[in-house]
Amino acid sequence: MVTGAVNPSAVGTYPLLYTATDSFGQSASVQRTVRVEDSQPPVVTLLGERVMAIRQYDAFTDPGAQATDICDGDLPVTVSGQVSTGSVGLYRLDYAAVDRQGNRGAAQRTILVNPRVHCADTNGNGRIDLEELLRVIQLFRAGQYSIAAGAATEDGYQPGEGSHDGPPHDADYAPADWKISVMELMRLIQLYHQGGYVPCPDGEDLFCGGPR
Ligand SMILES: [Ca+2]
Ligand SMILES: [Ca+2]
Repeated sequence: MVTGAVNPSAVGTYPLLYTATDSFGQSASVQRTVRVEDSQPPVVTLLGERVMAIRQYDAFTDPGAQATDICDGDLPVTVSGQVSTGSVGLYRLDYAAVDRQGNRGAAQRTILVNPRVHCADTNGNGRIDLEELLRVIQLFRAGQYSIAAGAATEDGYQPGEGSHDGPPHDADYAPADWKISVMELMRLIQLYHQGGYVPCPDGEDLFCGGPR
């Protein structure tokens, strides 16, 4: 006869008592101790993409992560590392969770901060050239613009109605409403006249005029 029971899903020490009794009513017993341990680290699952790409000065919000442990259930996740959105480069965030037995689970996310090239600057030379300005004037004159499917155009946009499934044009910033206003067009003309632009956090459109 066995007295006691082991719960394999709960960490702990379980005594089991084995007793035998003979036909004269005399009994003897022996005890066994079973220890249930947790040797499995928590599983840390990223929310959002494992590799994320943003442009310089874009706001970055960490989607976070969650951790589950086979014994301890949901656990808090600590994050280390940071993303400096002002500096182009590769960043890593480390997520970790530790269960009550000290087993550690971890996950990583990579964030790529890309250079901020103005959408109008389709040849990427750091200047708004005349033909690039004319292109935005075309979007302005259409009254509205949209995303061109399958990057069918050089800047990925098209005049007129259509999909808004993507980031709006950089020239469309105050507000970003899929319409280029006169004010917004004036701003681009200003950048055109300044002969160049650089990304800058203080610029109304996150750009400042001037040579690179
Ligand atoms: Ca250009
Ligand atoms: Ca606008």
